[in-house]
Amino acid sequence: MALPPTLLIRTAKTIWTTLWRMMMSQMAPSDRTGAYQRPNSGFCDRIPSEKFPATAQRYRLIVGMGCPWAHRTLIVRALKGLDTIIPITVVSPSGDEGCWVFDHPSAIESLNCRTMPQFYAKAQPGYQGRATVPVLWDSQTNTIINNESAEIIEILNNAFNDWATQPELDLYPAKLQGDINVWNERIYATVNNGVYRCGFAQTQVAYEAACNEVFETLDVIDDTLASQRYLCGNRLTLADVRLFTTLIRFDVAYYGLFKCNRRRIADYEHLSGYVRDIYQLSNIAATCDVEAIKRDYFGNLFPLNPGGIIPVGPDLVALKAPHGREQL
Ligand SMILES: N[C@@H](CCC(=O)N[C@@H](CS)C(=O)NCC(=O)O)C(=O)O
Repeated sequence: MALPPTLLIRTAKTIWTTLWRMMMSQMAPSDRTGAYQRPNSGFCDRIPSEKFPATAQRYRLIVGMGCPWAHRTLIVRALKGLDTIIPITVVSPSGDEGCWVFDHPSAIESLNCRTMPQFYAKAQPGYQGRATVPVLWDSQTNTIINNESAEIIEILNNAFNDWATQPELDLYPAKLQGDINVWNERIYATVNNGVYRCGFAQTQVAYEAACNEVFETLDVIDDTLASQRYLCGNRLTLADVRLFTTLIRFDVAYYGLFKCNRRRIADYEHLSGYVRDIYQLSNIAATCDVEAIKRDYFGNLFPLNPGGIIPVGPDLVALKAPHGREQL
């Protein structure tokens, strides 16, 4: 005999909301209002430094293809032409284990790690924080140099110019640093992390506040991009790299899964062309693995998509369409 519908619904709701809250608080720590609080990164050494001199093929990046923060590092590595200087190791999320696991453990064979938490523990015995990507790794001393994408991309921009195929490309030029920093601060809080504040909100109030901020900033950016090609004028900077990795995931994942659904990026006149422009810069498309983005977000964030169904769309052929922004 089936349970009466009211009893079934009530029981399922009570069990599911209790479990949902428990899982959300593990996955996405929040404050008293239910707003998501992103933990700090932890490893903040730099290259070059006394401990870590700039050298070719000593350092390695550990990345996940779905991750927007790791994607920043892949883009700067591609733009600067550091592919042979800084090798990468790719990790994939394991929904069941709730952490990143190595695709090819042989790349870090000597460490004998299968998962990112094991890897962090090797680098720093007793490590208790989040085992996040990206990681900038020193294969000589077996240590994590830095695990904050915002800092890693500055290192990649500056430290390896003796070997880079594009040494003259400066994505963080001194004369634009003031502007870049202002954009970075706003875009990090309201867009890069803003979309997570929507998706990981545990109350309606926290979700709505975050969602409003996402679209307020996107509106401002769209206006800015009406008259200039990039955020700080006519040259690409780290501010654009940092924005792009969120925008390329927006219609694919954040619009549906994180409920950032007031508008799609495709609906913005200037932002949509801007995404196409950056996507079509040389070597960038190869860093954008849309299937991995879908799989990682929809397949692994269990509390947000318990059925695990991965959407078919959206159709992204438009990314290859002309953008006409060279004229700006
Ligand atoms: N502040 C870090 C954030 C990195 C981050 O949150 N990465 C996510 C993947 S998108 C992660 O590895 N999460 C694993 C976890 O929190 O356990 C950065 O920008 O590098």
